[in-house]
Amino acid sequence: MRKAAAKFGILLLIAGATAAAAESSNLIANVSRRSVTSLNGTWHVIVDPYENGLGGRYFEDKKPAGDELVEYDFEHSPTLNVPGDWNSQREDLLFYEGRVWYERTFEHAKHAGKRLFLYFGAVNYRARVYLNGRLIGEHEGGFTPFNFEITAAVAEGRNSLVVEADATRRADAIPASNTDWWNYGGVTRDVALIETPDTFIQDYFVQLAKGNPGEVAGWVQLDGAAAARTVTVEIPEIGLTQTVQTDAGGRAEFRAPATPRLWSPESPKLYRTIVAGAGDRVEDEIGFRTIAVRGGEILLNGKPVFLRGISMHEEAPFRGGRAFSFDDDGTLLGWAKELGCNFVRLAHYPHNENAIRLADRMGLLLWSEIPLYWDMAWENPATYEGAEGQMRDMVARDHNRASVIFWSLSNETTPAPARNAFLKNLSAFTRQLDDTRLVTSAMNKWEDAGRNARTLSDPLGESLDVLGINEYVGWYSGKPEDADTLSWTSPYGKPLVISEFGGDAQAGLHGSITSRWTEEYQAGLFQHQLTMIRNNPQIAGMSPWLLMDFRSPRRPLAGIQDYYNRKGLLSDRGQRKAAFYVLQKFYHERAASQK
Ligand code: GCB
Repeated sequence: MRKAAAKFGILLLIAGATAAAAESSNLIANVSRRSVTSLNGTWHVIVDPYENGLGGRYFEDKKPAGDELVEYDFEHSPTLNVPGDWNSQREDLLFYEGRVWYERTFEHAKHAGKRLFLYFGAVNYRARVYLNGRLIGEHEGGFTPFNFEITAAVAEGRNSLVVEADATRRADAIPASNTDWWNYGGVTRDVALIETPDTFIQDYFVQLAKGNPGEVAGWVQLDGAAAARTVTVEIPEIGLTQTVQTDAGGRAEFRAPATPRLWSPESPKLYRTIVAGAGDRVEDEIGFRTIAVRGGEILLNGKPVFLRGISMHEEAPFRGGRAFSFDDDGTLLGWAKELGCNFVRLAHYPHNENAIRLADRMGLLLWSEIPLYWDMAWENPATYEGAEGQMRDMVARDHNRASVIFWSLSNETTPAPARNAFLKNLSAFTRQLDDTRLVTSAMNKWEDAGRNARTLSDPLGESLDVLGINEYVGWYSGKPEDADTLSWTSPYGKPLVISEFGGDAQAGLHGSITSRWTEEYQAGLFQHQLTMIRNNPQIAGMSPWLLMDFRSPRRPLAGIQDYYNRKGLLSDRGQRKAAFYVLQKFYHERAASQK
């Protein structure tokens, strides 16, 4: 959720800002291909456990001098790297969840006819952004990007930029107070200045037309004095050039016959695509594919596909903390490829843009979700608004990525009237944003339908295209071998994906197949789950829990968990456990039999 300071009088009063605070803008697409100045690097920080900074006016970025009482001094305060969470950078902040004030300065030379935006890839969870002592805007939601226009507020020469990042858990936030992952706080993704022409290409959508793989269709959105401008969409390799006029709102739609080579995991072809007009020009690499369902099947480019998947958190291999770089993502997605995957479930929140772009290039289908997880404030309108905001920004950032096939609403939420209505509305909202992809959710409520038979009857199933099932047979319930004879159905006649199963194992701990926490137990559990998958040919895919061990405050078992969830097929140090090879063998066989 993005808010412009100018719209929030109360905040302005608190901050002492004036009416000059800038309006917020809509999300600017494809930031890395714009004229950007990175503001990554070392920022000064003040840790603020007692929430003193607002009253103490840290946003003014003053220095103690003369007789004025100033009880802070960024210049002499410690530093943190941006991007980067605070928990993994300083031992004393390992489990810190409150507020931290970040500060840096930058030099700027104004250019006539240009606009300037301040862009954040993500700040977890709440951010208030101040430029030269004035509140520029605020944002809520820890995994989606946001930008604020600062054309009027930026100074010639030196500027002070202060961000208050607040990772306090709250029952009405998304996620709420309880998660099985450590919710790293801070300025966790890139920060940049984006300079644009007066009127610029704010966003565009270039995909195959829904239901017609012989056409490329979409739209271009300008920002600025934009009426009746000419914009051109070009895909040189297939000779496509479409020139259209924008309407009074700066929007132009287009549709053109085209038969690009289709993108798939086996052949992840991307086309250089150029959107130009009104004095601006943006280049992208876009893949074209279709995704649809037919009864219980998922069809990629019109053909049934079995999703050989794995779930993963956005945690950095080896060094720990939030992942954000191409290197981190290359390692994680490389492991998924090594496993034989064609599909990755990005749990439980939007991962950084680099991951999605890499998946486009590497040929991995993606499930992307927002963190509506377990118990949420379903009756709170602000929570609903926040969910729409996170969905809108996730979709806006990634709607040109061929890899993304599923938008997922939620994970393991309990059916009840308020929850059902919330998710039904959110599903309709998501389809309005993008009707070319499928809507899903991970569910864990079912009914017994006879001996060893389960039917997924969650009413949410009505609003989805694909039904995700999280089940932990052999870990939280029953014995691993109970899975062998288990069958799955639903009354909805829609594709079923086993979106989670698994069990913990400590890398290097060996023992009997019946001893929990050993690699043998986990490998045995996977064997039985794979028997279940083989016996249920109606299941359209799977994404076991999960690729790599990750930090969780709910996992204290000393000597084994030590505050890590150990259900990874690899440890957080990259050691492959026995179950890795069990799943790899299965996926290689499946891939061979699909050819
Ligand atoms: C689940 C959750 C996931 C947990 C996992 C576990 O069902 O969706 O977030 O981490 O189980 O390990 O218990």
